[in-house]
Amino acid sequence: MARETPPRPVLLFACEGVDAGAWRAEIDALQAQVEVRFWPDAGDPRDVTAGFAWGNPPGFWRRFPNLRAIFSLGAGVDTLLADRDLPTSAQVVRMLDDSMASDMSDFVRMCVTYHHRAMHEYAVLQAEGVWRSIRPPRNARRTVGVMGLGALGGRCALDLAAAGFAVRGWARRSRTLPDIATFTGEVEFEAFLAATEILVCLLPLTPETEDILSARVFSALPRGACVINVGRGRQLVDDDLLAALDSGHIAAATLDVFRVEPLPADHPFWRHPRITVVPHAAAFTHPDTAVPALAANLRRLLDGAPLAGVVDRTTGY
Ligand code: NDP
Ligand code: OXD
Repeated sequence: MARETPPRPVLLFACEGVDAGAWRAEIDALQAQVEVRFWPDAGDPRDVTAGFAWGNPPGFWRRFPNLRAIFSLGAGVDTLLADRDLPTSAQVVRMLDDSMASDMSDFVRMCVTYHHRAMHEYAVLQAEGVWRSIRPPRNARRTVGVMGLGALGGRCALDLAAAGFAVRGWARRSRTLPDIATFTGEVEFEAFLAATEILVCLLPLTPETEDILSARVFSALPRGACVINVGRGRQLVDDDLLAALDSGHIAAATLDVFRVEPLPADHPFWRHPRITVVPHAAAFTHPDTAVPALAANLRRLLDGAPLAGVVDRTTGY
């Protein structure tokens, strides 16, 4: 059946579990470039040129035959890519939001400082009513290792180095960052871990990084090391962490992401004296900075120019 061609490209806002009201004012500014529709009021599915996505059920995007790009509201695209019916014709684009990087860096620096200054030990001592001061080394004598040196991990590594820590970073490909000792791939992984006293995981979830925080990694870290996971819950083997904590090889952990979220009420992490549980709140996408970044990418899409943050579906990030 013939249909009226929509006068303008359409962006569909389809972020589930997200307060659309908080985004509406910023998103409205995009009306200058595109017609914005809010799910479930998508209109004719053939009109939709691009999607703004989060938390959609599998198969959701399959219904839009003319979709050219799916912009993720979040930096992590693992849920999106897990959808086997994701249209191959659409580019998948992750969120690059400076304010999110700044949130993440603040959070990671706070957690690193928490462990560096033995706050996890004071929490245990307080529960026992014990007054004992623990003298930390100077920042420069504390080695922090960051797994993942992308938009978020790279920023955290640089800010930790600026705070005076001895920072090392690990990535898949060779990376150069000022004042950071960098390590590449599987061959340099053990060397990276060997001196890392506080380990920060900021990897994307891919088939290669799933279960990466395992007994093998914990035993390669020096005794007394601390672990901070802000990547994804499925990167951590929960039982291996519990065993490493119980043996005393790992001193403490701060976890922001979990295999199942919300973390089930009966999960042992909730009550472990050496684990700090944070409800996936390390960093947020901020509408006032994310929407201008989205607008710039929409302009590129409409001009046929390369987009910023395109995901490589073969590597999964
Ligand atoms: P990027 O894609 O910018 O960076 C990913 C980094 O991980 C790159 O340095 C990449 O290496 C490295 N990497 C990927 N696979 C491997 C591997 N197999 N071995 C070694 N290094 C690897 O991602 P972002 O920095 O933007 O985000 C990282 C993750 O943070 C997100 O995917 C998400 O899971 C998580 N996140 C968590 C949030 C929270 O609130 N807890 C909020 C936002 C994101 P290379 O440089 O060589 O490509
Ligand atoms: C994200 C997240 O990926 O919130 O943005 O974890």
